[in-house]
Amino acid sequence: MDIKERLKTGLFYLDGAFGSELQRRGLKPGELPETWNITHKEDVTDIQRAYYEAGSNAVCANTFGANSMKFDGKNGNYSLREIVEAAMDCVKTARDTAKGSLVQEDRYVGIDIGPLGKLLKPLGDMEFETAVSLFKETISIAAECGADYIMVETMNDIFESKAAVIAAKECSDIPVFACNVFDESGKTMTGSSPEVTATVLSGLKVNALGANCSLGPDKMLEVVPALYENSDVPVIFMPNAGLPVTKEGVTCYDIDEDTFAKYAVNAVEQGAGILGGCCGTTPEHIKKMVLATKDLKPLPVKDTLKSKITSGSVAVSFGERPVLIGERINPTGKKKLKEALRNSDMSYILNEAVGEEDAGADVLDVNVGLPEIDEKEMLVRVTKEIQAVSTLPLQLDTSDPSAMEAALRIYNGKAMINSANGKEEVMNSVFPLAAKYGGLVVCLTLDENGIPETAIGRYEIACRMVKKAAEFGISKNDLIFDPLAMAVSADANAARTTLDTIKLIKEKLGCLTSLGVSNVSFGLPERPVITSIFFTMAMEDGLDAAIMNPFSEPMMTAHKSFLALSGKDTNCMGYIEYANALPEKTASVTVTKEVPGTAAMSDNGGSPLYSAIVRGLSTKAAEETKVLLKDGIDTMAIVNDHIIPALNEVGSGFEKKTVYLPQLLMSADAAKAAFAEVSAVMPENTVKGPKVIMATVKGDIHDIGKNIVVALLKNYGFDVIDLGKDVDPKTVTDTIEKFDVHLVGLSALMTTTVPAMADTIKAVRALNRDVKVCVGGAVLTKEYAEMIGADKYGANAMETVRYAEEVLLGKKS
Ligand code: B12
Repeated sequence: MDIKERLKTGLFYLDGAFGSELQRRGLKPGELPETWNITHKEDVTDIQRAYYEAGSNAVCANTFGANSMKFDGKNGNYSLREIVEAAMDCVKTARDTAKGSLVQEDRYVGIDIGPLGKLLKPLGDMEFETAVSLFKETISIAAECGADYIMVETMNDIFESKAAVIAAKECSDIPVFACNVFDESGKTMTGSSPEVTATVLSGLKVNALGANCSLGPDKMLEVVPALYENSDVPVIFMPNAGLPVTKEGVTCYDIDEDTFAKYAVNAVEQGAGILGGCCGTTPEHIKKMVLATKDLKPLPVKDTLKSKITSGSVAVSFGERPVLIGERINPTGKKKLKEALRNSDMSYILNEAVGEEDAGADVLDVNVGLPEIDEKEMLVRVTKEIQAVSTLPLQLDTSDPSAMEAALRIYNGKAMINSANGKEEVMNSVFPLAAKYGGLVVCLTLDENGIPETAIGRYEIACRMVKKAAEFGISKNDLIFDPLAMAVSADANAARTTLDTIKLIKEKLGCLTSLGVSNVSFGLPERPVITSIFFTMAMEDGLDAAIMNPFSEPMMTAHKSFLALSGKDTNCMGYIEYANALPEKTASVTVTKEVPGTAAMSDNGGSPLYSAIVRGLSTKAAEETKVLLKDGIDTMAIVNDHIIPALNEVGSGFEKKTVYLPQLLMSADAAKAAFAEVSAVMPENTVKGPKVIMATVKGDIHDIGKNIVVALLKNYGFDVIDLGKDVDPKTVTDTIEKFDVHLVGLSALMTTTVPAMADTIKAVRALNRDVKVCVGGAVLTKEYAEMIGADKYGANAMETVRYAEEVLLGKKS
């Protein structure tokens, strides 16, 4: 039976762990497991056969890490083709030779696709398209070898999952299963909740989605309901056998087969339809799981999903209360934005984005269309940059299908697509994009004959669009209709017609509506006043979303008041909070809009530089640093009173799980940009004093603090040899010997890397030379520094300078 058909017939079983099984059979640390497809064919096939014999419907080839970065076919290394072909051979042999009472009649072979081991931009260095190409190489070979499904698994970042799914779709028509890893916080490492993950992957039309690896089955159960609620495909439940524990020097896992099977039963009750096991599970776990669940019926897979869009970390639902779509990033009628686009002034655009977010927008419209710029390139760039600083989902707004496709491709999440309309040509170019990448399509009620004058005429276009979208497999919940607001100054019935269309579309078609509300007041005085009343009327008629100016007080007041008056704001809490903050709110909006020119501390406890770092705005951070310097603020005061406190705030947010790695990275970049301005004005000391080595220890890549120490030492005339970050002890000792250095400064920021600092000190001592070691970094204390044998603990950069003066120049501190 075709695997897609088989998925509809009931529970489906995958395999269990592979790596831990290979280790049991002698795979050595550091050895690439995929090479065993060639060197230990029998072992690999045996393990896979055991899974089929335990009752697995589908087993994966041993290709988790098979990509051309690892297998390049050069210098005696295997080629990717050799590895994948051998892997597929093993699993097919296992499929064909499995015997026993539990062996399933229909058995499938999969290709296993794990993460590439490198983070995608902006988190890491890898381009999204590079990841897509790498995945394609592996998948195309597996497709040639007859894989029945593609198992994308153990992904920590849904953006990488997206790259793998797109690769799969573009080079084969094999069904795709996609699993992510969720940690204790119930989210992926990059901050995607199960709701966001399932919404994005359902939009990408995978054939099954779920969770694997992560923690034990007990913890993983917590994410199953949200995955089920937001998926229109079966949910995969593939946990580890608990957590690893060491018993007499051997690593084992703490959940036994029977307990594992009980959790599988719970998982099915909560919505899982596909079961398997990850690290530490064995054929015995799978067998017990199959026996315990084989008579269960999975919950029905949802045929329609609620209308939602997402960024990488935030989901916005439509239909519950009117969603606010910020309109500020659209050059129409905006001189400054046009200028910013012409000059590629990202700082201006990003300021608008975070300003709109602060002002209460739920979604940001992004339109960068100007005749004199390359819209495709700019839309991609602006989308990437905004996604790096704002967590809000975006509405990609362009009439150029190639620009739309390019932006949808690199968009992290499920976007709003603005827009399609009833013209055949437009539907034929926009709907395929929504079908491929997922998205909520804004559908304008106009067609080849223009905008109908009557509500019924616009409604009829909407009906045609629903039908046409269905031909592309797009559900009506992924459409949102814009019945077009026209200027009431030109046509007295304009507003009424639009409002009537909203009602018709809502009541008769059961679809969502959205409106660019401000057009209605075109040509009239005091536009915000009349626009906000129209907005209120439209909300009363059922409007689900508005493209509006979140900096407009009348518009925001209309929204908050409507929510309170229509019973969508329990105890009027939202209204009260809004009203109480009104004067301050207006003030803060002014601050975000104004060109930075003041170093004054704002009310929220941080200076503009502080907020720029917290928000991860590099260009702004650099600008604000220049302002502070121009105001005569001392360089070290900028570091100590602005840069470090901002990083501390982000760090504590990270600890509390309110800030995720992407934001941490952006803030680190912003801090570096600020510090670059500071160090540029620190006077160059031309006198070359004694040499000092500085390094962040092995395994630690935090170097902002170390760089500050380096800059200050240089400033005081020391000849600093900066070895950088992630430095192993040998590099330090070699450098000491090579340059006859008498002082080494070591930095470590994590509890896990402090032992590397101890190792480095040991290695320095083993040289038996006259070398002092000074250590620092946020996790260290004076006591700990003494314990690991350091000569000095420096709490800040200045203490390092004083110590260097003491030991190298004989100055008394
Ligand atoms: C920025 C940052 C990052 C950036 C680093 C960018 C870079 N190029 O440095 C990025 C995003 C890459 C990052 C990654 C990670 N980070 Co981080 N990060 C931070 C953060 C927010 C700020 C660190 C910082 O730069 N502070 C400002 C500088 C100026 O302070 P400082 O380094 O302490 O330096 C001063 C003094 O200590 C002293 N000093 C420093 N070095 C030296 C050396 C000598 C010789 C002397 C005398 C003095 C001295 O002088 C400096 C100036 O006054 C901290 C939280 C925090 N508040 O510390 C977390 C933090 C350090 N990170 C943390 C973690 C867990 C990680 C990751 C593992 C996250 C992940 N899941 O991937 C990775 C680790 C990667 C790795 N292998 O190293 C944890 C560590 C927890 C722990 N106790 O072990 C922290 C504490 C956050 C948290 N609360 O959870 N991180």
